[in-house]
Amino acid sequence: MLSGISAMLTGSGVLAIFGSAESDNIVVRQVDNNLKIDGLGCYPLDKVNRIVVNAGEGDDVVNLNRVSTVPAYVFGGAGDDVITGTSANDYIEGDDILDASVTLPLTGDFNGDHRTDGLVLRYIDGIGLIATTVFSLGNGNYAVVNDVLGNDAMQVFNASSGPLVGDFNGDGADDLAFVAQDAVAPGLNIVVHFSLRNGLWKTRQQVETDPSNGRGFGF
Ligand SMILES: [Ca+2]
Ligand SMILES: [Ca+2]
Ligand SMILES: [Ca+2]
Ligand SMILES: [Ca+2]
Repeated sequence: MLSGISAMLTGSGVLAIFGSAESDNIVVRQVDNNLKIDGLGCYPLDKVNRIVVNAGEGDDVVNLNRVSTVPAYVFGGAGDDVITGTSANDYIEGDDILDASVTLPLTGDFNGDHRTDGLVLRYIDGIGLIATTVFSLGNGNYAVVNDVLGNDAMQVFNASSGPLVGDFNGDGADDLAFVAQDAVAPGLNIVVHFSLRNGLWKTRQQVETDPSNGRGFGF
């Protein structure tokens, strides 16, 4: 059977593994100085600070129990999944969670394909903000991808009047920004999560003490 899984290592050290809409077998092993994904290849251990798995639809098996030092965030997606975590601190969700009572729903085109997508943000104690992007496939179906925005993002999230959605770097995909009065310095605490178009986000934060410098959200 052909493997439908794919992986990418982002510049911020996230090893993201994506399952297909079918049943996938996702196995990661820590071998010497590498993380080896069965059927896909190796990634240097010192370049990875966390693993994010989105197994997607289907009855998936995710086995990370041969990983000892890298924490993982595993989202099983729909289906009857079997998930085994690493020896580090993991966060695991066995299904798609879109509970409206704990989410903040947003819309935008987060992959730049001109179809409106959904996004919900949830705060999980000790984990931070989980961003669940619901990509519209244009035929009534959708694909769900999760990422973790972290605790730093949460501090600004709490203090701000709400997330702003817009394409702040002009690459055609909508991004997220939070702006709050900085707690310490006289200025604005700005956090921008740039969409990587696949449900992952690249976070930049700055405290802006001189709004007149005109750098804006695309810094
Ligand atoms: Ca799957
Ligand atoms: Ca699944
Ligand atoms: Ca879209
Ligand atoms: Ca953008």
